[in-house]
Order: sequence, then C-alpha cells, then structure tokens
Amino acid sequence: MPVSTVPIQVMGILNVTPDSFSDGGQFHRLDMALRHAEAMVAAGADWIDVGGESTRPGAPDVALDDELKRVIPVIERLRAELNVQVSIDTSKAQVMTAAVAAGAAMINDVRALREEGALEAAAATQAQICLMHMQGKPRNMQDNPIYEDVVNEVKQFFESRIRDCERVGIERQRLILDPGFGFGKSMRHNYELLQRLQAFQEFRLPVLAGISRKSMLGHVTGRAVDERLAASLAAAVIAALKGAQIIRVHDVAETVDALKVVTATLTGEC
Ligand code: 8Y4
Repeated sequence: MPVSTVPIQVMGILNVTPDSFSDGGQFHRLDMALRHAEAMVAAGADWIDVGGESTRPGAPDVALDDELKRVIPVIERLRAELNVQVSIDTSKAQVMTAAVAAGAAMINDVRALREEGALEAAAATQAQICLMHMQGKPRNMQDNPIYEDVVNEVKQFFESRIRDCERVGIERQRLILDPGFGFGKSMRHNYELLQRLQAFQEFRLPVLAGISRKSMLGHVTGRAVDERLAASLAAAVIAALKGAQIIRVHDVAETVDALKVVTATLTGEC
C-alpha cells in the first residue's frame, strides 16, 4: 500500500470571498483572514491556499478587480508576517501574475490553465502549478457526470494539459496533479478516484488531494458540512496512503496529527 515516503504536506484553505467572513468591512476581513492563516501555520500548515473566487455550482462570477483586491493584500501580509508558502487559487491570468509578484509560490487552478492567457501567465513565472481535473464548468458540472472509466479519463486529461504546459515552456517538474474530487463527478466517481489514487503516481509528479468536508463525505455519513471532521481525516489518511503528497484541508491541526501517524507507520521513524 505505501506508495512513497516523502513527507506529506498540508495545505490550509483560506477563503477570502465576502461570504466567508461576516461583514465588517475590508480591513476587518483582512484581519480575520490573517488570524485564521496564523492559526493554520501554528498548527503545522506547509501551504496556505488563498482563494477569492467561489467555485460552488451557481456561485456568481467574480470581477477581476474584486478578486485582486481580495487576494493580493492577503498574500503580501502572509509573506511578510508568516513563515509559510502561499498558493493562489485562481483561474485568471492577471491574478496569477499579480499573486506570484506578491509572493505566491504555487498557482492552484481548478480550470488547469484553460482560461484565456492563463498558460502564458503561468509560463512567465517560476511558480509550481496545480493542474486540477474538472468535467464541465462549475455551473453544470454536477448535472449527471458520465465517464467510461473515470481514472483513465482523468489520466488522459493530465496528459493533454501536461503537453500544453510543455508547449508554452512550463517545465514538467513544476507541475502538480489533482483529480478534482467533487468537480464533475458522481459519488461513485469520487470514491473510485480515491480507491485508485495511486494510479496517478505513474506521472512521477506530486499529487494533491482536496476532499476536506466535501459532499462525498456528507453522502456516506449523513453529516452536515461542519460535522465532517472525522470523515475528512479518514479521507486524508487514505489519500496519503495512496501516494498524495499534498492534502488540502480546512482542519489543519487535526490533519497534521493524523498524518504524523501515517508518516511514522510508513517510515518506521518515531
Ligand atoms: C465544504 C467546503 C465542502 C468546501 C466543499 C468545499 C479543490 C480546490 C476547491 C480541490 C484543488 C471545496 C479551490 C471546493 N477544491 N483546489 N479548490 N483541489 N487543487 N469545496 O479539490 O473546497 S474549492
């Protein structure tokens, strides 16, 4: 079962969308975001993933200026005040460019650089790039997703995106692969991806898994989104055992503890 013994990294989720913090103005929002990030770093986060655009089905599109105003000050402050790597969760070329200039070391794009200008913007940086698989668009992705073989189709998608990245001069070793749990997948598709996650090791690139609190956990436990910690930890441990190198989570302290047990087991170092 153990697929690798490299240290497993934890990526803490930092949403800076207006709905994610109660309304008290932009300075209050920045303050709340920084305090949340500080707690995640103290709990052992290796990465903070800063996102200013919601990808929930039906969520409104965010204007470029609004997204920049939300995420850039947060990235600057994180880099100035905390010892942590920053990832920018965006699909917009201009946000990628500005975020990396502000200190982000990873571009996390749920659209895998398929928006206008994104490939070129990413190529012009030295940042790592997480290519996430999604079938369809956020608007319609959960309306009856269909695959012949979900693992094979996600693999083919990665092959195609890796080729496009290399075509614009992005070095292969900057890439990270993510099957995109919940993005255009039925419950069965999500669990088959988790069961067969080690299949993506054949690319010899790091794999990132984002399962924390997602509906695939609610579906089998019957729990509401804020009651899914135990299920999220189970999923994080399974993903780590199947070779995921970065786990994207809400609950950093608990995940770090769970993954310490995984690492001690895999390495024998305790
Ligand atoms: C509760 C809270 C339930 C949040 C669901 C959610 C991924 C990602 C997202 C992922 C990568 C989410 C930005 C969806 N998921 N990026 N982003 N991988 N790389 N939903 O799986 O967290 S947002």
